[in-house]
Amino acid sequence: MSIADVGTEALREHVATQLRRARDRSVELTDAVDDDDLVRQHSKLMSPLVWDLAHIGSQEELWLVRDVGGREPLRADIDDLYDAFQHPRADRPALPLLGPGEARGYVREVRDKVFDVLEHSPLEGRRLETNGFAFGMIVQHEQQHDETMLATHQLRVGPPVLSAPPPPPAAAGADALAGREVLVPGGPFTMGTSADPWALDNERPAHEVHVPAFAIDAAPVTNARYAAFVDDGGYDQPRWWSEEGWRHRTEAGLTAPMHWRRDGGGWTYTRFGRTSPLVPDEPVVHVCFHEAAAFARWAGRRLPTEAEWEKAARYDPATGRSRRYPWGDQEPTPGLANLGQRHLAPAPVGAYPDGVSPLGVHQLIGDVWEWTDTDFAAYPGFSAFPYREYSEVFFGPSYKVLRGGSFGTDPAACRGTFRNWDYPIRRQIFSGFRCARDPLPGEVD
Ligand code: AVJ
Ligand code: FE
Repeated sequence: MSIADVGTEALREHVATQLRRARDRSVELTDAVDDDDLVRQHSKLMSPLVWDLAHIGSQEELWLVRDVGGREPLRADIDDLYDAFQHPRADRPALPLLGPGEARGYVREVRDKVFDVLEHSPLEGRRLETNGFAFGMIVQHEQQHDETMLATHQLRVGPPVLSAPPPPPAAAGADALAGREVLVPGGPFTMGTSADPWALDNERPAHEVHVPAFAIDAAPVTNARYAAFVDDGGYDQPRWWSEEGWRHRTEAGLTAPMHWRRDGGGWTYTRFGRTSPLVPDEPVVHVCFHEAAAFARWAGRRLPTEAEWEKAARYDPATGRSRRYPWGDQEPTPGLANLGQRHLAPAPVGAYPDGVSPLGVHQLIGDVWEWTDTDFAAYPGFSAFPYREYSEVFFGPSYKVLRGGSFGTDPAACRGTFRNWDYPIRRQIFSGFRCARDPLPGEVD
């Protein structure tokens, strides 16, 4: 059942639960380190964790306290400090930011007001309030920053502070999955959504896209397959790389995925402060778009387009409908996908047989974000809502789309239509990929 059909009081309860879940995670990620660590910049690519925390509160104040609630500002004086467009990440540590105690107090105060606003919102009428959209947007915003904070944790040095149970092992018979492909028939499918109440502006509207037949990997590319590319000298041969990719590989001195280290004949991998041998059947993670594209060319393949990825994930040939998720319309559960920081690693290929798409494609949701070959762009009929700076200002050739969410993504900020984007050189995010190819002659009729 969709949140559009549950009734106002059940929706209010749902919003409250989602707000609390997001906050519990923000608190966990920020309480895990001491104050010194909270205000420090662990990488030029990231904000200090204390900036993310107060920024979460600032966005919540802007949209829920002031706009939806029509209340007086709590801290109009700090709007500018936490406006992501005013100050690049690298400059944030030098700003007169709220300290750890102040930031914690601020987000608590905002949240208290928001629960009062939630009590009084009709959750209908204005578009911002209908189906609790603004609350859903703020829940997703906090969860997105929680994933960003998790990425900061991965970049921080020092003894481990986060722990979680390991992901489930691959199911019996999953061995062949790493090399298997699925043929997706050509024809139209519905991309995007007009119906999902909490879908963000860039996922809208639903529109028909004709996608010619293609083959796609049944699972994300594993560490073992990626290591074969590295060990074959893949990083030393410009022929596998685009011109732009080769330039980046050279300037940045890339030799392997981020956090890999040579260890005799094999590799080790460092994750949240713990180093262990690379797990062969785990999806590769922390590769940039250029590395993914180079692997694909070496393997005689290519990256899927965004439309191909979404068709593989959502299209049900039996009904012609697009599903909300590969497994159907029901919300993710722990048995369907590796989401929500329950495990602090991608699961091995074959670990989620119940999450498979109707066409037989595995692990499209969760584990690792998947690079696509498509620039981030508006769908036909797009209109910015409620603000241009969420999506519209990023449309264009500078950003590539990633799909599917990672182990660090919360279910609230992940669905078959959800679109993420980043620069093609970025790899501090939990990014992996799978390959695709055109059909061979005679493979389809
Ligand atoms: C959708 C993940 C690219 O983190 O830059 C957070 C999400 N937008 N605050 C980002 C976002 C505003 C965004 N990404
Ligand atoms: Fe933000």
